[in-house]
Amino acid sequence: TDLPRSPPAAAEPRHASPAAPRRLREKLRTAARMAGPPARTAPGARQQGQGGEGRPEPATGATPARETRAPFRFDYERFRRSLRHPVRGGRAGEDPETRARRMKIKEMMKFAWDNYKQYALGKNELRPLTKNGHIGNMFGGLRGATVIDALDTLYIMELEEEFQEAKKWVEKSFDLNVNGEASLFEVNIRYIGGLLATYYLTGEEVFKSKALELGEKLLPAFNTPTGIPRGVINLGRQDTRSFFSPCSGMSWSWGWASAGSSILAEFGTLHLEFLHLSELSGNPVFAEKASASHLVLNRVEKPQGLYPNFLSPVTGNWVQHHVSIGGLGDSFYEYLIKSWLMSDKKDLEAKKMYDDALEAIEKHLVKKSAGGLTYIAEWRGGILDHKMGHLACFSGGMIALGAEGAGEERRQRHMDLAAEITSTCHESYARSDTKLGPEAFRFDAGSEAMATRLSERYYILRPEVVESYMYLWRLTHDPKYRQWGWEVVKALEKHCRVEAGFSGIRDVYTTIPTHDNMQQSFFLAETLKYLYLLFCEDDVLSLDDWVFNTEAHPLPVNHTNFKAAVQQ
Ligand code: DMJ
Repeated sequence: TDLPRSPPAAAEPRHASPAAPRRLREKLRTAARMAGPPARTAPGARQQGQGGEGRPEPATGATPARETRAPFRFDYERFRRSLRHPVRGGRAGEDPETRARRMKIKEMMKFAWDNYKQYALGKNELRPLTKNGHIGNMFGGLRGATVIDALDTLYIMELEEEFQEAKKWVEKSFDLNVNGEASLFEVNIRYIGGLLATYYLTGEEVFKSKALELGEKLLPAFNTPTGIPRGVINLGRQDTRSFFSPCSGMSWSWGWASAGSSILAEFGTLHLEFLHLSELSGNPVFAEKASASHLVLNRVEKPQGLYPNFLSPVTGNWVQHHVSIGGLGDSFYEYLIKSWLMSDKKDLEAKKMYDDALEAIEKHLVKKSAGGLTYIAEWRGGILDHKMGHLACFSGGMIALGAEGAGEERRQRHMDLAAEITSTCHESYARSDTKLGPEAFRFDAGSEAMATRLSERYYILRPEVVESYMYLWRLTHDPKYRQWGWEVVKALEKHCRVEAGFSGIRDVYTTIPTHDNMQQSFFLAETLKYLYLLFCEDDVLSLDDWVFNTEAHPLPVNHTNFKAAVQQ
């Protein structure tokens, strides 16, 4: 998802009811024990909650702090042996043009990194026109978003020196001892996702320990009556000695989210990372927290089978009936199907939720324009908004990925739908003067796949369209996807490359674009990674072994079935 960057609302009281029944916690612990040596409390685990009025309250999570356990050690070597393909690929058989194109994308990554390093190392993003860094307010005082987001891309592209530079920054300068309001979602997908992926790729302990430490800091956000987390969390260290504790560890709902609601794409985009935090720590608390939302979502009635974007973490009811497969909803659907894939196809609950959701989307939101373009509309209390955001373009790849696991009758239909949506998203690029796509495009008032509002004409280096090209290429090998990807590379070079990095542009419909002076961290994490993989052999980060989180950080298929404990 992508969210308005507004400050959080005033603090709301946190609640002290258990996130999951005791029976469930016991089952989850049993799953962890069955998976390997017994668990221990992860380093720095909080043992106390914090009351809304600043009074310490007893812990509400399932931290196993009271139990004495032997240390847990994840067997990295065994994990590496379980992979079906070498992570960076084992074959080189390819034509010279494909290789040259891949090398060009590698050069773009080096250029993006080198400029970030020179002008903004340690800040969150590079401002390539003014040649300085940007910090922003999404990460609660955490720094180096571009470093963490870039790590696995540098590694995969075999930019060894640059990877070592990034690693050194993590070892020496990445400070988790910060105190500020962070987006739970953004910290999870970028920082925890990036650190976990780099650990799995390299086996370097520093990435694992930072991911676990940061994961611990997110847990208080789940202390709500339903276990659905709030969107904003203070990452500061909780001071349990003080009766009037500071706000550290407290959580809020976004000020702009109606009636203190939590956002579907935020609380629904935690499973992949949190299950791996449990896998690596042996502590089931993370899996338990992430699983609570599925319990709530399965209980609540869904209008026509659709999932609205706003839900109250207090009552577990919908707050507004806005449904979108783009911003505010998007990665919730993505994580359902990817939870199933990541569980080695064992998480049948997530699969069923995905199948049912897609069926409702097909029935109510998928439309065909007068010109024959298939798109997914948004839904506002029963009324369709014939608009697709750039963010919604990830769905071509998601539906193709899910089609493989669909029954015989659905498989071809889903593959066709995936290809049609991806083609529509390509049209949104092809119909612009820059050959880059707008933030949103519409199918009304005679418009077809074009932005109709000035405020929707910008392109901020987003990945979703090339993400779908990558999946469709891997799953069909239709050469048009590589051709379309190469068109994007040329357009990025022509319109977004500036003297000191890459910049977003304010209007895709003019060939003398104005730059927005921002090299987003997801450009290095996602856009360049997906483009690179589009020109790689299929065994590089093979889909047999890896599931990409929503920030394109690869996480391995997880063989510990924590979720099964919930379903028993
Ligand atoms: C990324 O941070 C992630 O892909 C997220 O899911 C959506 N928004 C951006 C990229 O556009």
